Amino acid sequence: MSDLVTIGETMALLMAPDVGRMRDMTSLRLSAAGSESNVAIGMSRLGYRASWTGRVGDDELGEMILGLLRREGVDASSSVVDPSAQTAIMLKERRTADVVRVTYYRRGFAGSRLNPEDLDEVLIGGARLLHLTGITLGLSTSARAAAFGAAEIARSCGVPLSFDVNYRAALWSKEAARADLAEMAKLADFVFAGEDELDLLCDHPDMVTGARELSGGGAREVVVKQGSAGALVVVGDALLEEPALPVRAIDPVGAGDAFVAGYLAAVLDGADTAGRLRQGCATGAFAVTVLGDWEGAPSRADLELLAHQSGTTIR
Ligand code: KDG
Repeated sequence: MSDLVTIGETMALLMAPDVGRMRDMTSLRLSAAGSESNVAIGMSRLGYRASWTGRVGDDELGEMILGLLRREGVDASSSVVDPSAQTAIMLKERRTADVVRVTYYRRGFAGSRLNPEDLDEVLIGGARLLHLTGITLGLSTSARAAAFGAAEIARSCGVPLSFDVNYRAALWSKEAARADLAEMAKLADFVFAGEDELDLLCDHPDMVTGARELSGGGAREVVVKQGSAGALVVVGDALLEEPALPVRAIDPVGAGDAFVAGYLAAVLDGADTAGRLRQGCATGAFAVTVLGDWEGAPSRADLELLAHQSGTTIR
């Protein structure tokens, strides 16, 4: 059984090690990237059993991804090695020290061939949380069906659903995405959205009003991730805000997933809403300090380092 189950596409990631144009790079760093597996790794590092279901190609990059997930303690045994499609690739370049550009080679690749047949109903039904993202909804018709199928299994088994909007303009237009994102958000117990994504789910221009509308005044927790400005959560009539931790940011990609992992781990820890926000901001802060989409995700011991003043050396 797993504490957290997630499904989605994980790609091979080719990262430029330095700032500049990708065309000028003479070497690239190889890793993996996938919002859902980033969350699974984050949860695993915080001591929870996490599993990821997805499709990779029957190729070296697919083996690299599965090996990496195994090493990080993520159960990928329900995943599929697809002999008919290659593993997708994501390029990440830091065009300036503060602007990251991502290029996908993924349409029609193995991850987008995820389909409802790939779902492990027993795994999902026995989990403490199911986590989905809007990326999977935009990947392909079959991946969208898998996401809604997983949500239906979770709801029928009483498994709480976490949904991160994760709008990716390279996959689909806002007009095409709006209905599916809003439909999945309505099914979720925990909704995560960037402040620039709320307009995809509700009509209110104001962030807090929009989050309150989404929360519907019920138990649903609506978390708005604001990057270096921190995060807020609306649950019922309550509104809580948490500033971001002051860290030196190297790579912001993946920070939102690390935040989600910290927040969901705090949910399973039994923390209150303020504690969930605090832990989410802490894990998100760690994530931006190193190059890579999941490499900076902290362990419990790492989180304790935050108690030390800046500039402390522990010997
Ligand atoms: O949140 C980071 C992810 O977006 C990245 O790791 C890869 O899943 C990915 C995507 O679609 O960009």
